[in-house]
Amino acid sequence: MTNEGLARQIRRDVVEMTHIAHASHVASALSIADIVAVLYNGVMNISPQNADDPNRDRFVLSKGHAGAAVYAALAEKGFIPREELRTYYGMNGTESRLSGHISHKGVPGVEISTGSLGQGVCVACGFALAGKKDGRDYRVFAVVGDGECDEGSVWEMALFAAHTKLNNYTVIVDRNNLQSLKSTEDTIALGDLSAKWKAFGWDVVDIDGHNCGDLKSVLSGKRDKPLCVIAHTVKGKGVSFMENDIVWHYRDPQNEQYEQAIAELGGDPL
Ligand SMILES: Cc1ncc(C[n+]2csc(CCOP(=O)(O)OP(=O)(O)O)c2C)c(N)n1
Ligand SMILES: [Mg+2]
Repeated sequence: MTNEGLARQIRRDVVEMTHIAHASHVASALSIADIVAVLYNGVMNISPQNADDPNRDRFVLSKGHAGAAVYAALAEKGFIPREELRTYYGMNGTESRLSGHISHKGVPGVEISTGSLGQGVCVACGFALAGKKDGRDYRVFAVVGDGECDEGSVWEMALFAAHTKLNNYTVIVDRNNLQSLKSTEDTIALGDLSAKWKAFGWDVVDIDGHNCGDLKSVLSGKRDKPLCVIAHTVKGKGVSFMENDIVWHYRDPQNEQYEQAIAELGGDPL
């Protein structure tokens, strides 16, 4: 499957999962579909066969509220059965290991549970440090929200990773300019994020976070320093009425909205 094809499938699954579960964060998951698709579709050395191999690459979704996108990728790549996506959130009387905020408990391919913003990037940094200390050459990737960058721990990690020269570590900032209730700039202004990460000692690349070709080339190369990719994205990407509309941080797609979303993504509704 192409990266673009996988991203589209992730978006369809995300809409369906949040529809069935009456779950929040559909727009946050749509925002990162292309990033997750490119990572799981060949950039990372990770598969159901090597999910426990100490030399595997590691992925951490620091903005753990968007876990639906990662569960969808894991299903498409054979880590978990596709039918299980319908149990997401454990709503409607179903038992589920696929909790709303991403969980590693019993879920192959998920390295660490996240959801408390500002924590995942720090754990991922520790994975990268451990790789260096153990003499392994795996890479570590983390996706952090732009609103999440309000957390002080993100910047403490940024200092530490540069100081310890963790060139095996890549942080992708999902720069969609929105957080839960309003824009990032109206909450705590982030300003020039590229200049900030650069000042903290990182290589920084700004790209269109929905361009799979650009994502693939920037994420594939080797670096001398830790790498921060500022991925410029649209929250709700792929569903016209969700794009850049803050209500879709919490609202779940129901009835005609669900049907329209699936139609726009080129699928059949349930
Ligand atoms: C420590 C912490 N504080 C608050 C929250 C509640 N919360 C969940 S998502 C969110 C907004 C995150 O915005 P951003 O990082 O930009 O992610 P996006 O929704 O754009 O994907 C907040 C404040 C949380 N999960 N953890
Ligand atoms: Mg955001």
